[in-house]
Amino acid sequence: MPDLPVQLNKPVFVLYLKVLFLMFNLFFISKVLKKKHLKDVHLQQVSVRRFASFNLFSVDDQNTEEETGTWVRYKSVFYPEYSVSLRFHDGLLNVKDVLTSFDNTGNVCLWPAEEVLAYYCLKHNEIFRDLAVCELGGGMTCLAGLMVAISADVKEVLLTDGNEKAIKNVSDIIARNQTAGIFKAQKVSSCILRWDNETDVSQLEGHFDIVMCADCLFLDQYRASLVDAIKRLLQPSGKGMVFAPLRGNTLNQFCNLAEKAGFSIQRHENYDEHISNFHSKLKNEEKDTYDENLHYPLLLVLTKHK
Ligand SMILES: C[S@@+](CC[C@H](N)C(=O)[O-])C[C@H]1O[C@@H](n2cnc3c(N)ncnc32)[C@H](O)[C@@H]1O
Ligand SMILES: *[C@@H]1O[C@H](CO)[C@@H](O)[C@H](O)[C@H]1NC(C)=O
Ligand SMILES: CC(=O)N[C@H]1CO[C@H](CO)[C@@H](O)[C@@H]1O
Ligand SMILES: CC(=O)N[C@H]1CO[C@H](CO)[C@@H](O)[C@@H]1O
Repeated sequence: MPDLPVQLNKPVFVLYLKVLFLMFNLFFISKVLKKKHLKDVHLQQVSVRRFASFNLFSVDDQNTEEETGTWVRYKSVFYPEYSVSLRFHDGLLNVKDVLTSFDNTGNVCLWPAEEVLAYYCLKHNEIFRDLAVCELGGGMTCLAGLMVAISADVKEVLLTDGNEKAIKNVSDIIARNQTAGIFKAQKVSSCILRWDNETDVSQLEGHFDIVMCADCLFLDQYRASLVDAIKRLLQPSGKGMVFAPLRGNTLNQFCNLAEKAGFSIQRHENYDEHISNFHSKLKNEEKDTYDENLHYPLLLVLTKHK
């Protein structure tokens, strides 16, 4: 008689296993579909970052989801005393939105060049002492400009992009982090600044000691106005600090235009031991995803001719 319950339960158990198996499959399929969707979205973007990052910042979720996105904390791996709260998109990007609104590349994600620029600014934060600094095309985070603002004894930091949505988010980031002691900068602000907008540029003419940008050289139609904007925003002894990957011939084209505009350019391929080492490692070990042409940022330092 003690056999009976077992026999009775056997088909139930089999059914249970079947359900479990089915659920596992469903879970797996949904994962694959999600991945596939992501891949499709990426395929449609103009320029896609498949290689993740140089691991210069750690990211942790702050569990504060809002309609507009999730707040995450970006912390420097090498200088962990510096971190900042950023807001990211929730879920997948709307491809139509990405392709139709004014250049949306900065809204897609953080590009390696921005990450490297941000790290470089932290590492050399003493160069910003008492200066007025402007970031151009900083995208939805302006991470590098934020790092200057929290780590350097800088006079003023202005975070800019041509995309109004990006700047809306950047101003939220500033507001959220404008608690006592977070920003060392005497003044931190953000505004829409289009390199090709005469009003935007002339309002700030000659105002900055350092103008910096990351991965902004590949936009053919705006390259000349970027050169012009950097030149006009800088005071006579100011410096441009530009990080960007080669991206075909686009970096060279930028250099040619900048030289024609009267800049002297120093071009650095090895500007940091850690990044150089990591670059070599990626070249050897991540051949499938790491593409030097798209991912390894060079450093250009621009000075005006006297
Ligand atoms: C590839 S993204 C780089 C964003 C960010 N620096 C990064 O590396 O993550 C280029 C940025 O330049 C901005 N941009 C493009 N054309 C511009 C223009 N004419 N004036 C101002 N910003 C512009 C875009 O909105 C975008 O945020
Ligand atoms: C330039 O930007 C200003 C605001 O700063 C705007 O009112 C004006 O319409 C823009 N001009 C062009 C040509 O886009
Ligand atoms: C890229 C990004 O986070 N964009 C958001 C900026 O903020 C607006 C609203 O404030 C959102 O609608 C965007 O999705
Ligand atoms: C560096 C940083 O993230 N500072 C603050 C940003 O704002 C939030 C909310 O006010 C704080 O919790 C962070 O400490």
